[in-house]
Amino acid sequence: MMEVMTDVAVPTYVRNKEFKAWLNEVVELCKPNDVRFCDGSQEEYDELCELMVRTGTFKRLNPAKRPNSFLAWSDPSDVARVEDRTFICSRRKQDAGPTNNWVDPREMKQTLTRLYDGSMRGRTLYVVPFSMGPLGSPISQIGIELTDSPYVVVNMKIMTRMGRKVWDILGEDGEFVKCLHSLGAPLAEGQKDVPWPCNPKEKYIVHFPEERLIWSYGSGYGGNALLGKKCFALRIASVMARDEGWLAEHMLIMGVESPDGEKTYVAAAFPSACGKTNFAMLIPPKELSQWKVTTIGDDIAWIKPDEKGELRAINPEAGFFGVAPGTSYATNPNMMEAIKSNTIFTNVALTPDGDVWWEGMDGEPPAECLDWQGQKWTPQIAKETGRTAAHPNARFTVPATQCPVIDKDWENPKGVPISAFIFGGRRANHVPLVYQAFNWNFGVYLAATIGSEMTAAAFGKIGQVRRDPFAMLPFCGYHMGDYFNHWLQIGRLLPNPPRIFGVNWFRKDESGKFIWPGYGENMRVLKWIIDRVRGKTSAIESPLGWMPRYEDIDLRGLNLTKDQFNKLMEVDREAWKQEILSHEELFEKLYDRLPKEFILMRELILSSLWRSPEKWELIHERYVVEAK
Ligand code: TSX
Ligand code: MN
Repeated sequence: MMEVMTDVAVPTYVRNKEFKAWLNEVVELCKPNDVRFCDGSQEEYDELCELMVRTGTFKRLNPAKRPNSFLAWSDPSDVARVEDRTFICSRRKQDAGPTNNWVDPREMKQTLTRLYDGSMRGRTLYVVPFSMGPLGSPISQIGIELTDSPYVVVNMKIMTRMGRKVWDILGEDGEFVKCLHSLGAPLAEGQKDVPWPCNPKEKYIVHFPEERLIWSYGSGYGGNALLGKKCFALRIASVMARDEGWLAEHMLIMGVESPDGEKTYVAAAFPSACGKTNFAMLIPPKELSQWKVTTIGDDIAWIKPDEKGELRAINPEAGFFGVAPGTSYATNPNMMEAIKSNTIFTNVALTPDGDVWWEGMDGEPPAECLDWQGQKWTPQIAKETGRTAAHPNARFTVPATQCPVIDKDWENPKGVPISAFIFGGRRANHVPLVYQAFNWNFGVYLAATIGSEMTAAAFGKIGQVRRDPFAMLPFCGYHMGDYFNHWLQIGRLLPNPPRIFGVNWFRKDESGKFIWPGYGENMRVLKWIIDRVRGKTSAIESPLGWMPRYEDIDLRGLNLTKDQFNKLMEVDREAWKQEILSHEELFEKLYDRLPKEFILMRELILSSLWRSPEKWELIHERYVVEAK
């Protein structure tokens, strides 16, 4: 028997045929009470925030302290991305590669279709049209998210260019990425909603790369639900970029202006918990106050060669979705200024005066507050139970325009020209403060082997190195071996590819203390990098690449002795033999698609280690003498 279907009423400005067909399918399957087309206006944002204040999802913060700002506390089962529930459902398993979860797309669709059936009952389906990147930029892409979460809508308003204008770009036949999101928490007739609806039992974050399609179910949090971010701008976009000859990267983009007013743009990738956002809006120390750092983006970069073969980068996002704990005037004053108003906070603590607090904020902790689960929290309770007031993955969502150092070209549709890539890791031992790859291929090897030592037991053994190639391991929508090959291929196409650097702010001395002061002082390293790019400073050869001598880095005003500098730069020969061998661990997994260049790169490093004396200081002194 044929069911009678009535098409959803669609505004006249919505003309895209594929969209209309898809919307009808989704409405028929998910069975929402209502469909609402979002226009991206301030009125709509305010109205949805008010709605969520009434339903208990949001608390309005004290307008005298945090104007136009809200606080949400999530369900304790829904606090972070769920990597073990994240799937790349390419047609062929080999194309997802061994580092992604894979299920046959037909099977996954069956599973999820059963879950989506009626999953929006009692809720409104919001249609959220958005552009990743400035509207109309040749590097930008369009997406449409269908979601039953108003929390997602208001966050998407901050994080993307969302609203009416997108339909004009789409026209009748324009292409877009389909993003379907359901909380998986239908409401029966008369059932009272909870403040943070989600499905505590089942969560799926699923990508169908060939179809440019994302299906997310069961979570309302961050990257699981704001589908423009990790799902689209990294996992799906990385596949588009591979197919079309560009790069979708987990990178910040910053502008660096020298005292002569010369502007250089760099992009940088760091694994989590390395302070990427802090670096993106660094404030130079007083000795280098003539230098200016501006921010284009703090998380994702889309990078395309232009007609001259120069790489041009845009930030596909329009806001920052940053980790709150650890953010302070000491670590990131620009971000503290940005989040003074118009900000959505999730899973931070609420103070008695209606403001927010988290661990690592400046000054004393509040005598008392409500923690992210609404429980009374005091420093004493924390001492006794170890409970934190804010969840460690608590977030703020804030428009990028509120960053005091946002770059004047951050919305330039052409993007900004990238002169250098920086890859960082968090390594207590062996990895120098800064080193420049000998060439593009060497840099790709460097980037493929970055990693972090675990500082929290939550992620494996403390002290163990976790490789996170290009900081992309959780975010690449295809085989990681193919990804490395794609980077090598881009290098072959560029007449003058950007220089590639490695950095490590986290090297420790014998007593376990950080040797490098980090934070704003990183400007000294950045200056050397820029000077290298511009051919303005010298370097000496090490087995890992070109390195600064003590006198090549501007260390004025820092109490860093030559001994300490040498410790920061030392390349321990035995340790690096081990290090090179340990690269195998990741590589053997990817063996069948690993670039053969990588075999050559490691042989090249190994073959250079012989001439590195036991103590790097010796080679340093030798080159100092030779250079004079
Ligand atoms: O974000 C960091 N950056 C980059 C800043 C531009 N962090 C924070 C940790 C990751 C979230 C850092 N932590 C950095 C860093 O460069 N360096 C360190 C390590 C460090 C911590 C404290 C001190 C020095 C180094 N010194 C004192 O506390 C006095
Ligand atoms: Mn990120």
